[in-house]
Amino acid sequence: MNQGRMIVIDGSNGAGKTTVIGALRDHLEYQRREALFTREPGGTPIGEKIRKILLSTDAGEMAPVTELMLFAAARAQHVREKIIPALQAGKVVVCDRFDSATLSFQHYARGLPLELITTLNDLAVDGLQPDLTIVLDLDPEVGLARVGERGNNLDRLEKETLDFLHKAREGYLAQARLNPERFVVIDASQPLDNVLCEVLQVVDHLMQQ
Ligand code: T5A
Repeated sequence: MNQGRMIVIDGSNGAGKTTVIGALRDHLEYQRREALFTREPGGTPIGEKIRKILLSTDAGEMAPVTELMLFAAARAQHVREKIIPALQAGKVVVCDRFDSATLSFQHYARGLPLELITTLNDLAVDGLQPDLTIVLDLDPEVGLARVGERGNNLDRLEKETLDFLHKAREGYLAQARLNPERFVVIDASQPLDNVLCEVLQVVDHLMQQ
């Protein structure tokens, strides 16, 4: 049986995840690899409903622990309903954000205790660990400007202070330093073609292992 692989594309807001994932879709299709493209929060009917709650700006204040549990609940459903079955079928799973986002945003930026995050993440992922996490690293001010130019309204987390978004960015870089065998940081301030070229190289390297 083919071995499934899980690749996470994560990083700063507006760094280009959606754009990169589109190119990765074409690349894997060209290589005739069966792949599942999915996202967090979301990826399942339950997860997409939770996503609306998490990202909407009209629901009033959300307690940090509520936010954490909603991200974890969406992930628990996503892992069991979509990701594990796809990996068992030998597919490449490409996920837009995963548990690395919870560590960056809810621990490094929001300040929730690491043990709490780890306990909930462990429960949600059920022993699953991505084979590769690509962090698209970008100054949040540049990322927000890109999102603005694209014409989208900012979501609840993008409306956090710049200090919060800077701490989340630092959280990704810290995770990458701690897990160099699994994390690759790509400078997302480069021209798009360079970013795509680096991403495809890293993915091809994983596929050859
Ligand atoms: N979150 C998520 C948590 O707090 N905890 C968690 O556990 C999880 C899972 C989710 C939010 O939830 C938080 C993190 C987030 O705040 P999201 O939709 O995943 O939201 O995240 P966003 O980063 O907000 O996603 P965006 O869709 O806004 O940004 P992308 O996908 O990173 O960027 P993209 O590809 O749409 O590009 C933005 C614009 O930049 C251009 C593109 O053409 C586009 O117009 N662009 C470039 N321009 C110049 N040079 C480049 N290299 C470019 N690359 C792209």
